[in-house]
Amino acid sequence: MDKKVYFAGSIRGGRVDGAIYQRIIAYIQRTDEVLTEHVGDPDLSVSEQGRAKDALIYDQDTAWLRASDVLIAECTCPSLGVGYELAYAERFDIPCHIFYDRTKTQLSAMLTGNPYYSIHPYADPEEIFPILDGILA
Ligand code: 6IA
Repeated sequence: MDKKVYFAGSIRGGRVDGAIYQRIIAYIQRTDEVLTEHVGDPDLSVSEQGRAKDALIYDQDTAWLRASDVLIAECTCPSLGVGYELAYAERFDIPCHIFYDRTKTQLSAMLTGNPYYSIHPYADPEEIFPILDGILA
């Protein structure tokens, strides 16, 4: 209860899984705080904003990461930003949980090969929610 959750999902890497991000965020928000609600926003701009504006995004996101109790990433759609966030969170000892649809993708060996990460492959999105219950308990 009342955990600060950094939810990570692809933005410029592609928005094909935006609907499942939204479902995960809404589920977590029933009991806990999601610092990155915008990741589920279907109207989020994916355009580059220029170095100065992107620097503000970077500064805010890395501050939220350092303040979070747990990072939950949906990694079916590959994203450089999510990969960076996972490495950043490891550096600050933030627990990391990675979900991905194993019927659609194979996760990078740089994640599956790192025992720091808790990895949850699923075949049906309904499998995600009981696992979230365990993470947030
Ligand atoms: O490489 P990607 O764009 O796929 O990286 C996605 C990850 O980086 C997400 O988990 C976010 O936490 C972070 N991220 C990437 N772009 C943004 C962003 N742009 N806003 C917040 N976090 C981001 C929105 C710009 C818009 C408000 C004008």
